[in-house]
Amino acid sequence: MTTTWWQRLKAGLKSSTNQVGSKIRNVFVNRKLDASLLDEIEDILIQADMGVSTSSMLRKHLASLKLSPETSSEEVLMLLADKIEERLTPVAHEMTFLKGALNVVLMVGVNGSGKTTTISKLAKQWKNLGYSVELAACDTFRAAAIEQLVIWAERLFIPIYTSKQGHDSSGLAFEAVQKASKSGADILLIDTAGRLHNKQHLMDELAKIQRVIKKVIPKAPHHVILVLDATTGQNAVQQVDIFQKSAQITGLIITKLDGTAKGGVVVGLADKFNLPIYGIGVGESFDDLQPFSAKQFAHALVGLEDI
Ligand SMILES: Nc1nc2c(ncn2[C@@H]2O[C@H](COP(=O)(O)OP(=O)(O)OP(=O)(O)O)[C@@H](O)[C@H]2O)c(=O)[nH]1
Ligand SMILES: [Mg+2]
Repeated sequence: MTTTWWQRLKAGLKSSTNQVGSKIRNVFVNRKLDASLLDEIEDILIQADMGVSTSSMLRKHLASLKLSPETSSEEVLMLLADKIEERLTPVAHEMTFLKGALNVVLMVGVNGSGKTTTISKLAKQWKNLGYSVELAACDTFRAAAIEQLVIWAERLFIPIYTSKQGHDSSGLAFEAVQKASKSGADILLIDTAGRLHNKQHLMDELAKIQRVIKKVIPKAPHHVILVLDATTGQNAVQQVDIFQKSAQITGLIITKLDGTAKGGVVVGLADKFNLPIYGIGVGESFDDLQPFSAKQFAHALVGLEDI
């Protein structure tokens, strides 16, 4: 039996839903809605990694509604879902591509956040949509990183540009953009090495990759996607802050929401940065990465069964 995305999302977000929806339901047991209960709801939201200001905004919103003390947990969860959806809607974008020209998509992020596997998932999905996709293995830092992408390219029958381990990654990026442009491809997905955001020389290297790409196509890279691992919780907020300084991040993809109770961080990120969220990952298979839907995410997070 094939599972729908809604079922995958709910299953993937289970720990986060327990953190938000189940805990809020629990605090309502034998209680009436009052200021102290609202305080506890705010604490639960903070513990779910939504961040202090977003949690406080949600508490203020509930307080402003002057709800009756008899208001049920389900009504409060619905009101929270609506407000979260309102905050997420402006950032829930599908990626768009130029027609009849090469679209350069650069993937960046800290070590292990999910860049390479996300590239393979996107490459497969975009190929299935009829785009001609090519890859560039610009994580030249580790031989295994090059191999990992080459294997995906072979499986998906997608052309790939590579160089030897230790080769300058911006040199390869330059060449790949030139060749992909000549080949008439629609999309070139560029993998990069994971880098700690506090290592300035690695962040400078990222800036250099972007500069050389612009030498071939001034408007490229058309998308610079920061891949964030949701299990890092509030640390993801710091990563966005720092990557934005060296790279012109145009959007986020948030992975590993299945492995964490910190899914609330997605709401905090949306609220703080207002950057498009192009996709979320709730597992390791190809179908576990999908475009971000504000309504579905909000409902799944607070544990509402239907959308
Ligand atoms: N559970 C789960 N695992 C994921 C998800 N996305 C990626 N992973 C796993 O995370 C691990 C690291 O993924 P990679 O794609 O290699 O990460 P990377 O950012 O390229 O890593 P470096 O190149 O070392 O910086 C792999 O085992 C992936 O299968 C997800 O949404 N859920
Ligand atoms: Mg990688």
